[in-house]
Amino acid sequence: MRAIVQALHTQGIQAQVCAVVANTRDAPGLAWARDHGIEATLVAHADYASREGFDRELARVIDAYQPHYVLLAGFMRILTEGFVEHFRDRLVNIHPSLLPLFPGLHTHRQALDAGVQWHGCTVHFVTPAVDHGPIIAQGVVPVLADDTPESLADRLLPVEHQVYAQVACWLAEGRVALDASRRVHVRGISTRSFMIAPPGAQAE
Ligand code: NHR
Repeated sequence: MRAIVQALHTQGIQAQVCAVVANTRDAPGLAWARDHGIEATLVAHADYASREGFDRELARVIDAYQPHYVLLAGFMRILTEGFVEHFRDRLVNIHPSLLPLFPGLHTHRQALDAGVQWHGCTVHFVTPAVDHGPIIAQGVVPVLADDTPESLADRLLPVEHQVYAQVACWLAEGRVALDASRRVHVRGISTRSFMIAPPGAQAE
């Protein structure tokens, strides 16, 4: 979330993060947002008896800010079909794997157990089927021999920040579209794959 706010600002894009909404009181993003003059609201899922009740209030709170897009960042509650349809084609997530590999939780553990040599993250539109929506961009990192889920997560995190921040800029610039077969196109952009250059790599 911080990477997105900072990228929109740094790149001088005429769009703002209008609000940060969290489902847990201790989400560090709430305090960070308020410190940076961004509206921040808590909708605590624990206060609701059903997922539908929580999602209805979440949608009401978000709608009041009239956002063009809703970006999930570290949001860990599966959203109901009603919520997803309400924000159809405006709801985006980043998932810490190269989808369609390793949907669900504990993705770094899943990648190590599978023996893959590349891991990564996927920014995608959210659909009712969890971790299955149209892919906007992906970033990769190598898997190293001694990796643990933690070391792999640490290597991936800066790539997640780069990829999601770039996608936020494309969305803000109105470049992102879905075609009739629900594939993503980003106007004027040919490369939607990201990797961070290894140390020592020289720019041309
Ligand atoms: N909701 C829908 N409908 N579709 C998606 O693609 C969604 C979604 C909600 C969140 C993020 C996703 C991720 O990036 C996301 C994508 C949490 C769970 C989960 O199992 C699954 C996917 C994601 C996030 N949540 C448990 C639940 O019962 C709670 C787990 C916990 O609290 O730790 O909601 O990985």
